Amino acid sequence: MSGPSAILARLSDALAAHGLFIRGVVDLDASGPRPTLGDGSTARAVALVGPIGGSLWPAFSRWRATQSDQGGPHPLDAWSKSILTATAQIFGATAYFPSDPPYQPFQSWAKQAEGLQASPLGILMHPQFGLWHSYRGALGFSHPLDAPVNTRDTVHSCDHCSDKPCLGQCPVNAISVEGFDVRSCRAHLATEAVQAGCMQKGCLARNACPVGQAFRYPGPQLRFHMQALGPAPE
Ligand code: B12
Repeated sequence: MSGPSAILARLSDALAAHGLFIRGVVDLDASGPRPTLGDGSTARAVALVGPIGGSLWPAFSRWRATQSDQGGPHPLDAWSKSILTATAQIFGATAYFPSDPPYQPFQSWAKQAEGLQASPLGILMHPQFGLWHSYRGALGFSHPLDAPVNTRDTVHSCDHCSDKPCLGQCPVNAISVEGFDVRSCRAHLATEAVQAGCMQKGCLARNACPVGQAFRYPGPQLRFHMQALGPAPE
C-alpha cells in the first residue's frame, strides 16, 4: 500500500516516538496560497504536526539533556527541526516551521483541517484539548493526501462559555475581546512580582479556561513557554 492513507499511517508511526501527532491534513487548491516545496514546485497538501497536551515534553526533555548547549536559544524549535527535517526526507516532503519567516498560515490550515476557531487569547480552541495543543511543523507534499473534507460542525467551546473566565484573569488586562496586547503582557512579565505568578504558573488566562483541563501542560513546560514568551525587550 502506498496511497495517502498508507503514507499518513507511516507518518503517524514515525512521529509517535517523539510524542508528536498528525494534527490535521489539508489538500491545497489554487484558490489559496500554497507553500513552495524544496524542489521549487507548489505544495498540493500539508500535514500539520504537533503535540497534544504535554505529549512532547518527555522526548524533548530527554533530547535537551543530551545537547551540550541545552538546545541553544530556541531549543523547542531546534528539536522540532531535528525531527521533522529528517522525517520530511524519508517521506519526500518539505518541512515548514511555525516560527520561521515567511510565516506559513498554521492556524488557517488548522481551521480548515479541523474547523477550529480562535479563543479570545488568539490560540485556537480545540473541543477536546482546549488551549493545550500547538503545531511544531508541517510537511508539504507534491500530491493530495485525500484530506477528509471537514463537514463536521466542530463545536466552538467559547460560544458555549458564558462566564469566559479567561477574560478576567490577566493581571494587566492584556487579554480582552479586542485581542491580545502583547506589549503590556511582556512588560508585566519583566516585573519581579510576576515570578510567583504568570512565570511560575503559566499564563493565568490560559489556565482559567475550563476546556481540556486534563491536557494542561506539566509545570516545567508551562514555565518553559512563559520564558519563551518572555519579558519585553528594551
Ligand atoms: C507571531 C506569533 C505570535 C506573536 C503574536 C503577535 C501578534 N499580536 O500578532 C506573539 C509572540 C505575541 C505570540 C504569542 C503566543 N503564541 Co504565537 N504565533 C505567532 C506565529 C509565529 C505567527 C502568526 C502569524 O502571523 N501567522 C501568519 C498568518 C498568515 O497565518 P494565519 O494562520 O492565517 O494567521 C492567524 C494568526 O496570525 C492568528 N493571530 C492573530 N493574532 C494573534 C495573536 C496571538 C497571540 C495568537 C496566538 C494568534 C494570532 O490569527 C490569524 C488567522 O487565524 C504563529 C505561528 C504561525 N506560523 O502561524 C504562532 C502561533 C499562532 N502562536 C502560538 C502560541 C501557542 C502562542 C503562545 C501561547 C506561546 C507562549 N509562549 O505562550 C503565545 C500566546 C500568548 C497568549 N495569548 O496566551 C501557536 C498557537 C497554537 C494554537 N493552538 O492555536 C502558534 C500557531 C505557534 C505554534 N507553534 O503552534 N505568537
